[in-house]
Amino acid sequence: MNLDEAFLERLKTANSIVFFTGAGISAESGIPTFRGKDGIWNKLKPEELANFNAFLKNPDMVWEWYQHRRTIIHETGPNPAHYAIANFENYYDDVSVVTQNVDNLHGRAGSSHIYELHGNIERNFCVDCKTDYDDSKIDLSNKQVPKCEECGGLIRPDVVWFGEMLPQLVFANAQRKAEQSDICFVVGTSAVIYPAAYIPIEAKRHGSYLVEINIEETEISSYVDCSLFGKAGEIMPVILDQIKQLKNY
Ligand code: BV8
Ligand code: ZN
Repeated sequence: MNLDEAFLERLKTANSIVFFTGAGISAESGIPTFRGKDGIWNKLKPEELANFNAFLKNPDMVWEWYQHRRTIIHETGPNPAHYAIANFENYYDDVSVVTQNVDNLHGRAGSSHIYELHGNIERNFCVDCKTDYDDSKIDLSNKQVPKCEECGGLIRPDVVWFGEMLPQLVFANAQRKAEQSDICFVVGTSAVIYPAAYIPIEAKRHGSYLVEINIEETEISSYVDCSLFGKAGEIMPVILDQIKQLKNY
């Protein structure tokens, strides 16, 4: 894969790097995406599952969907794309991962600075008294939504559903990192979910070099400086190898 001269120049001179990632980066770990051809949304609509009213209307169904996804996540692990991103920290002083994913694979791959815009499926809390219930306290085989030991309230996953606000401080810090970045990689996202999708837009507006890595064109393809079409698990390690050569490691 031949990288653009401009991109190679940026890789040589960059100091701060941001990775904006979506479900596509976890696809090679066997976690289904939302909107791709095997996407889970194709069978189920977001409004039916990833929103608070759907949860109140049918808590067991929504809980079971998250249990199913948790099981897949527990049975898999990070793929070469996650590990390559974590490895960037050996070559650049300031590397941030701004992810829409709730699967914690960036954390398990060893990335140090992660901004989880949509929460984390391994955390849960009581909708009434907000008591935390992390995964270790949840019986994964239990299909019924668990009840809070403190107050009997319903326990929900600590993820941002449609119509819910993103964690304000996380979003503000992620936006600041994007604005200050020299390169913003947009990896495995259809870039249609807002306000998360503003992140690469703000990065570019502040002079960051936008590099998209995806298996197909997306809403943001016409806006980026460089598109690399292919699987993230194959492309990210190649970029890392080029960096090692550029920096004579
Ligand atoms: C909010 C968490 C309001 C749970 C998810 C403008 C501004 C603000 C809001 C809106 C707005 N316009 C519309 C809205 C409302 C809404 C929205 O964005 N709607 C969309 C449908 C238009 N936004 C919201 O509701 C947000 N909340 O705004 O609240 C508010 C404001 C103030 C006060 C109160 C309330 C909340 C949105 C968050 C919803 N939560 N998930 C869970 O995961 O279960 S969304 C879901 O979509 C996931 O988080 C996912 O990460 C995210 C984005 O999807 P992608 O990650 O991009 O995944 P997708 O499948 O789409 O794409 C995968 C890509 O990978 C594809 O391009 C594919 O080609 C590629 N790929 C596949 N394999 C590979 C690959 N690439 C590389 N390698 C491969 N191997
Ligand atoms: Zn409670």
